[in-house]
Amino acid sequence: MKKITFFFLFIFSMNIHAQNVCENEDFYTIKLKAYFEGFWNGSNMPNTYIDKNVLPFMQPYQETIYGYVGVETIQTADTDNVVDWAIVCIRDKTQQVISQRGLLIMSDGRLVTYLGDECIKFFDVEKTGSYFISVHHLGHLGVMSSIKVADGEEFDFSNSVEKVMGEQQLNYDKGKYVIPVGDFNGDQIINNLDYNEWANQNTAVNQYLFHDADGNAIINNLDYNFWTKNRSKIGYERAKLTKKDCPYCQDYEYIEP
Ligand SMILES: [Ca+2]
Ligand SMILES: [Ca+2]
Repeated sequence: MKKITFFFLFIFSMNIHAQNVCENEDFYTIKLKAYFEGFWNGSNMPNTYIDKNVLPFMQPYQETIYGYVGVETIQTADTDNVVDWAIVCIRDKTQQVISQRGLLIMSDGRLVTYLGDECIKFFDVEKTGSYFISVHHLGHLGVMSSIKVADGEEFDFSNSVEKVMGEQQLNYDKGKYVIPVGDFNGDQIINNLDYNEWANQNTAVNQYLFHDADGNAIINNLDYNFWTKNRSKIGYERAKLTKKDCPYCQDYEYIEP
C-alpha cells in the first residue's frame, strides 16, 4: 500500500512539474508551441525568410487587418531558427482579447519573444488568472486554446485536435496537428477573397508576402495549391482579431519593463 501511495504521489508531482515550466515572480508567464501547415515539412519549419534576407525585423502586422501596433523588433544576431512572426492574444473568460504580443515562430514550433525567450511574460494581465490563448499568423487561420492556461504553464497546439476551440480547426499532417493555411487576408474564412490576393500577385520572387502559403519567399502554384486544399474552411468565430477587439491593447508597447 505504501508503495502504491508513493507511486501516485510521484506521478502527481511529475504532472505538476511538467505543467509549470516557466517561473516569474512578477508576471503571468507561459510557454507556447504551434506548427503552421504552410511551413511544416514533416520534420521542422524552415527559416527560408531569414536565408533569403526578407523577414521584417519589426513585427509586420501594424498595417494589416490585425492592426497590431506592438514594436517588437529582432535585436539579437542569432536568428538562425526564426521562421516568421505571429501574434498571440490573451483572452478573458468571455474570450475577449485583453493583451497581445508579437512573437517569433521558431523552426521547432516554439513561439518566442523578440529577445528569444521561450517563457513569454505578459505585463498587463493578472498573474493569478487563467486565460484562453489564441495564436494568429497572417496567411493561416487563427486558433484558440480549448482550455484556459494558468501562469507558468506550457500549451502545445500541435499534439491533439482537442487543443483548440471549434470543429476541425487543425489539420493533421506528418505527425502534427497543424494550423491550416490559406486565409491570406486574415478574415478567418478561406474563400475567393484569398484567391484574389494570390491572383493579384502570383509570380513574386524574394519577397515577404502574406499569400506566400509555404513561406519560401516565392509566389507560385504551390501557394495556390494550399489555398485549394483548405478552400471553404472557416475558422473559429471568436478567433477573429482586429484592432477593435483589443481596446486596451492599442497603444501598448511591449518593451521589457
Ligand atoms: Ca480569408
Ligand atoms: Ca511560396
